[in-house]
Amino acid sequence: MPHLTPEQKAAFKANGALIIRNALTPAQIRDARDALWEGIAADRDDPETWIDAGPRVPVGGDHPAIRATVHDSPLFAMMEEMVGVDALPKGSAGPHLVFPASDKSWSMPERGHLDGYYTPTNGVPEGTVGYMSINVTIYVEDIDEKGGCFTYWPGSHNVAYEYFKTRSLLSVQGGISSDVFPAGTFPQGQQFSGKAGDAIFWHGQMFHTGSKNINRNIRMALIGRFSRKDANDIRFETCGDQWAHWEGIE
Ligand SMILES: O=C(O)CCC(=O)C(=O)O
Repeated sequence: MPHLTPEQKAAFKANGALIIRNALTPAQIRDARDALWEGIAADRDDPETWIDAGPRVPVGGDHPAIRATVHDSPLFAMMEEMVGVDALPKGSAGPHLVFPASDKSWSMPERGHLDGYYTPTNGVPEGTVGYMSINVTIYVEDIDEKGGCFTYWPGSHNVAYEYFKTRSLLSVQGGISSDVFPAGTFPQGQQFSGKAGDAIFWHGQMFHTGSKNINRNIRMALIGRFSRKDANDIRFETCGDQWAHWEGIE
């Protein structure tokens, strides 16, 4: 019995993103939160201590309660329904926390980036490019707008596809959008707000970014990036069909 409807897959194809509400059970949310609090340097019972706290990554994605959000929920199976059964390695999602800021000024991020590109600080080797098929951001806390929402640009995967038809994948320095979108053409982004247990799938060539949190809650998100097992064979292919390597997308 599939988890995704043809309409949901069509929405992912059109937008490069698909929101799944209530993907996690209350127990999965509770266990993941407990795991995160094992590493947070603040008092769980005193929200005042959460302001400007840390660390951004309090436990690893290999923590059993964090891994369970991907593999004991329907989320991994949903990704396989889109990309292909056994096409993805059984990776996890890493915590990316955004703590409430003491400075309450807020503005919508103006630009996003593509993941997988070298920057001087991100550990990606220079001259290489990661090639993710599908990524997922999972909330284990309620996140309202301005609360550090994952921010994305629906449809930008199509712009990236057109761009890379005639240019090398390596041509986008640091994955920044100004190389792909000419000046003045970058559209308005969208904040993914949601409840604990909600998730968003986003295409590997979706422009996205984090945002500032001026709300009370800690932005407790888990982000998983998934490359096809055969990514090394296909990443530099100039493919006439954008969805050739998506076995479940028509
Ligand atoms: O924290 C977020 O919501 C997005 C993080 C991000 O842009 C990234 O990890 O590449």
